Amino acid sequence: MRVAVATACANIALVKYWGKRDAALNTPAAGSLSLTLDRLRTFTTVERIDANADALVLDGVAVEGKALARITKFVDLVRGDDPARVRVTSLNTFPTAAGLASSASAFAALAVATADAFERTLTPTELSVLARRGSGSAARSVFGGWAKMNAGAAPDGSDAAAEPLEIGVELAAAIAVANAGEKDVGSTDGMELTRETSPYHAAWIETVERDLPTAIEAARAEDLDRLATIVEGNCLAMHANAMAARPGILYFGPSTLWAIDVVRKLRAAGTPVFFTIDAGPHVVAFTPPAHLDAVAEALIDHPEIATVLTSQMGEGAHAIEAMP
Ligand code: 2P0
Repeated sequence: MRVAVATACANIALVKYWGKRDAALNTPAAGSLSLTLDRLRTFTTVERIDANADALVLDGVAVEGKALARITKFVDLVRGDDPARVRVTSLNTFPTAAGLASSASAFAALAVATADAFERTLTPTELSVLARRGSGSAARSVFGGWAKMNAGAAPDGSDAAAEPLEIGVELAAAIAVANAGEKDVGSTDGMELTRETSPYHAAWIETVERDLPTAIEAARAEDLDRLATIVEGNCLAMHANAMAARPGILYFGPSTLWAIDVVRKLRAAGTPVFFTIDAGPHVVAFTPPAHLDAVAEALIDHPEIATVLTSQMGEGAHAIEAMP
């Protein structure tokens, strides 16, 4: 074993993942489309420790309980029968667990670092499959830029992996970060409750299957108007589906509707920009880099918005020499 360090960027989905095919293998019921973002980044070290349990240090704080159990279960996938225990040390450059895709960068970085620590050589597809076992969205963060997640059909989940897409259009993101602590309903529980109880869930999965090829087509054609309609529609359909669960899951906060309105007014006035929202109150506005500063400035002016982060497209997960 060796000490391994890796970094990965989070990603934001334009066509979203909300529903599993197989919870044990963590395969998605449908594909998804995302952009990897360089502002939302995780750095992770995996090293052997002389102990009988693994350890987790997240943003400088030792963590036990459910979060550590999730890490142990993940490391077991690579460790197999090897009795070695490890310490995972992870740093995020953004708030953890507030609906800002922290599990995507976390498990993509952990997949690279764990494989490296146990001296396993994996192909990019195998790394994506491994990252998916930790968190579905992490499969996409193995790749930089535009990534497409494939739902796959194999019973063992070996084809439920992301792949990089060659798409010429450059988009940057302004992320309006709302004043909010940890979310009440995490994505994993939220999507299971939605699948079990929402009357709209089958229609949602069909919507994703239609939106995925048309969003890729619109992006390839650099037709941002068409992409805006698909991405915003897909996001609102995901939230409508979650809201229709019993009990209903509502991720929007007071600033969410305000920011949606800001983005739509900017677009009506001629700025190429569109929004998406993950499992939290934060609105992510995508726009070509030339419009990023103006879009970010328009989004800051609300009492419930703490900050607006700006990001360019990010690189795929990879090994590095040392933690920053
Ligand atoms: C996405 N989200 O496509 C969607 C949109 C949140 C909203 O993927 O259970 O944390 O770990 O596989 O990856 C968040 O789900 O769920 C997510 P698990 P994950 O980005």
